[in-house]
Amino acid sequence: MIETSRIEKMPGIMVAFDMEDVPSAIRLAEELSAADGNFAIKIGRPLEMQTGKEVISKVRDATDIPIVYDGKIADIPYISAKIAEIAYDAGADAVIMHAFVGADVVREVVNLRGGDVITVIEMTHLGSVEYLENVSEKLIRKTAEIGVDGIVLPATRPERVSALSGLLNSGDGSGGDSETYIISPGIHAQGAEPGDAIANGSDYEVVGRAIYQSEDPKESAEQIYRQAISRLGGV
Ligand code: FNU
Repeated sequence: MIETSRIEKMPGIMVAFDMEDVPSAIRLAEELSAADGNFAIKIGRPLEMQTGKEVISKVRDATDIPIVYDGKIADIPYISAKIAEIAYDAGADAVIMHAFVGADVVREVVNLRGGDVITVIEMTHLGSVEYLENVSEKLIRKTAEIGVDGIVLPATRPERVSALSGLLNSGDGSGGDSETYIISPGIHAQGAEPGDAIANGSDYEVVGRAIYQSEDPKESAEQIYRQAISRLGGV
């Protein structure tokens, strides 16, 4: 049972492992262990579907870097907790779940105390504006009140990262906790630039294709890390 978060609230790159080739995933996990920078690994469904939960264990065996299972869990409380439990048991330090399914589901997963819980508040794609943007402030207040460890905000909309991270940390009765880390996808393949989210209050920028589809994934990860950090100025 994990008592404290293994994912530190500090600027870093969370490498999205969405490749469909398991050996290359293991290779990159090993390489990232020796990479220069603060990294985490996020395992997505395209990789998970290759072998199921075993791929989480294989990546776990290959590296000490924190592992996040991005199943975007969004089911009834019992099933959501079951999925999270399987991911934690396989070696994940954190799971990503949707906040919109409601407080009872989020609470059920948090109460497992099996690892970190990261909730999706707003997403990177255009359709996120249709529904999520209308309820995101409420979702943040509610999930902060429950005590989640991290939230997802879109690097593709830096102004939303700025506004919502401010809300998270405002201490205005929202139950906001400055220890809650923010992860933001959308770098390169979806149009944002390294540092767009970190410069606006995010902690980790999530980068998939721009790293695992590049000629030298480790070098790309290090380069994107340096670029993102340099946007903070003087760090
Ligand atoms: P890349 N992801 C996302 N947008 O892109 N978890 C979200 O709003 C969200 C996510 C994930 O574009 C996506 O599933 F909540 O290749 C993928 O794993 O850099 C990664 O972030 C982006 O991958």
